Amino acid sequence: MTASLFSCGFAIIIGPPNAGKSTLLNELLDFKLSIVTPKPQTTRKKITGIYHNDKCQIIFLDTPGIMKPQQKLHESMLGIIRDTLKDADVVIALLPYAATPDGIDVEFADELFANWLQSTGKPIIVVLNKCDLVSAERQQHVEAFVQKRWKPAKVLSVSALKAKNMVQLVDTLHPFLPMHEPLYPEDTLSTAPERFFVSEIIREKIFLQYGREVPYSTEVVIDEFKEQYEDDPTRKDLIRCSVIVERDTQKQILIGSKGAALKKLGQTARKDIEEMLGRPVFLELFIKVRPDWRKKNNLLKSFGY
Ligand SMILES: Nc1nc2c(ncn2[C@@H]2O[C@H](COP(=O)(O)OP(=O)(O)OP(=O)(O)O)[C@@H](O)[C@H]2O)c(=O)[nH]1
Ligand SMILES: [Mg+2]
Repeated sequence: MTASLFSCGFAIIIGPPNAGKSTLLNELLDFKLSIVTPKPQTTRKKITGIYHNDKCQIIFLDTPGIMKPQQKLHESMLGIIRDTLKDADVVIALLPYAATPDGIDVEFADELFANWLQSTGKPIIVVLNKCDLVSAERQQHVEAFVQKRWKPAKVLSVSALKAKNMVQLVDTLHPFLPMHEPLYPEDTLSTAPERFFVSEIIREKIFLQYGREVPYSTEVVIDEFKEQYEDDPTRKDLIRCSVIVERDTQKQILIGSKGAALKKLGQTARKDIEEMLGRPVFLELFIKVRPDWRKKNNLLKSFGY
């Protein structure tokens, strides 16, 4: 590798909730870094994932979906997107194919370009995701429509779920990255600490296991992460977490009849945490009620928003 011919830069993934932003990041990295669920508003914070090949290093920034804010929490999430946009060298505007006459949610895309992207001065690649759901003719039609209406630097159809056009996407981003030597060693996958990904895995399992407003009213805080296994393999790592909810009724739902639901949550989360860390853990979950935490600045701040 000649350092002077190497490219390295930041690519932000931005788009509506449920577009497949986190799925795309994971597929590009070939590692499940960012949590994915069928529910919108799964991702709440910026997730940094670092992609490497022999020509470039791309620091991908996965973000929360853009939506109309209904809570202080949402305003913080939108603030995270705005801050992250400033760091980007290139923007991936990820839009999913839609069952509309134009094949895309025009109203959302119009807003995305008008309110978020046009003034940034950054190159914009529109990536149309979930192409596995539509025909090749449909893809051509929508690509032409998008190019004409918003005039992005490039348009590309992909399927993050089916790993379609991932190499093409990296090749498309490459010319927009500055010539720069890698910022991170080749074995670095993310800049966030393990404990952040532990809390995300627990949040993912809550999104998957519980219905209605419970996942949206829940936050996970790691109180203690004691690494003991490396020094003494007879002692598992100890992870103590608070699962924060807004109301006592939500606490009861999380716990379930005779604690069955909480037990199941602990088991499914522990399995994935152990897989990610590559070592056994002892996971303790404590449910705490913090009334209306999503509306309170001091609590949001203490949870990292
Ligand atoms: N059919 C199809 N489904 C996809 C594709 N990419 C993602 N999905 C699904 O879309 C849903 C949402 O995916 P996520 O990756 O969580 O979407 P997101 O944009 O990160 O969502 P938020 O974090 O909530 O903003 C999941 O059920 C994915 O499996 C795709 O290419 N094709
Ligand atoms: Mg996401």
